[in-house]
Amino acid sequence: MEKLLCYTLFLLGVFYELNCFQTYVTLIPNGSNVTDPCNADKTISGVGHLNSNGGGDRNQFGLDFASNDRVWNSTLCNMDSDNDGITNGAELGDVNCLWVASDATTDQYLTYTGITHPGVDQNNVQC
Ligand SMILES: [Ca+2]
Repeated sequence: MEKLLCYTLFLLGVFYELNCFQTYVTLIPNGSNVTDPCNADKTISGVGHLNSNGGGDRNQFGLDFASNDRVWNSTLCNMDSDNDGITNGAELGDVNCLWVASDATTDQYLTYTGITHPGVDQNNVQC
């Protein structure tokens, strides 16, 4: 019985984690279009985490996102979380910080090419 309870809680925990990641990627511009800095053919699901698949410790972008109440706004947009000289907004295609997660009409302000990881310094990638 105890094993069944542990297994069920584990599955619920995995579901909760996955559900959170899917929600968070919709809260940042191009959240589902960020590629793995080590493999440009692979998009990642854990933009805010050290593990590109999500879960575990957060990278600096994830920490900044959390400390900004998980809201994309000009504050988070103008930060340079990975300290590579490129703002989070420029890395995620919201150069002028006009995108609003809850307003699809602001998608017109996004660019969809040249998206880079806001939590990984592109000049010092460790693959
Ligand atoms: Ca940056």
